[in-house]
Amino acid sequence: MRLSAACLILFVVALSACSGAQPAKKDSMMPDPIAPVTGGGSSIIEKGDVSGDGKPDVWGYYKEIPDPANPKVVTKVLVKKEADLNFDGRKDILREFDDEGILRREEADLDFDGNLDEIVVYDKGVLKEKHVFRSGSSRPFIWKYFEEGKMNRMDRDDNGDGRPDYCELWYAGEKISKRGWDKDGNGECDYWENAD
Ligand SMILES: [Ca+2]
Ligand SMILES: [Ca+2]
Ligand SMILES: [Ca+2]
Ligand SMILES: [Ca+2]
Repeated sequence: MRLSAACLILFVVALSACSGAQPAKKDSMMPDPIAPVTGGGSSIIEKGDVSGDGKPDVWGYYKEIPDPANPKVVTKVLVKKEADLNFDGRKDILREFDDEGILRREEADLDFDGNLDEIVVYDKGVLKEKHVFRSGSSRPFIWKYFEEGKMNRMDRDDNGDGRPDYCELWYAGEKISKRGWDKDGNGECDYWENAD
């Protein structure tokens, strides 16, 4: 009892010593939190109300990138955009952009049930990968890969362990060339057959 009381006093003294020292340090080190945000890496959020019900349904996240030659000149770049497409208060689509404002990733709940259905990966705005989620599941079961925007491979998880066990190779998204199976269970197709 005596010991814990002493500890408590020590703790309080230590705490007040720390909290006494911290504000002075903070003032000299940190910018004023309510001052306008400037400089690179900062995120600016803009909200839009498309449905007109007074609640936001579109969110834009921007970054200010200073000009290397003149840091006072900043360019505002859209880095992320979210939207509630059916206006039920739940976000259904998220898009991420690179530093040049080109689409690089997309997440979508296409049937508006609150579960993710698709992740799409782009390279400089060109379709690269598509991960499709099974209904009600939090992980993908189909992975599609694209070259110059055309599908050249599809992997599928049929036994539900989260890893591919069936694969297809495609010619430029038009014709299947090979089918593969994961025979040894390592999550990669290792037994292949020609499609025709
Ligand atoms: Ca929604
Ligand atoms: Ca969904
Ligand atoms: Ca599997
Ligand atoms: Ca395998």
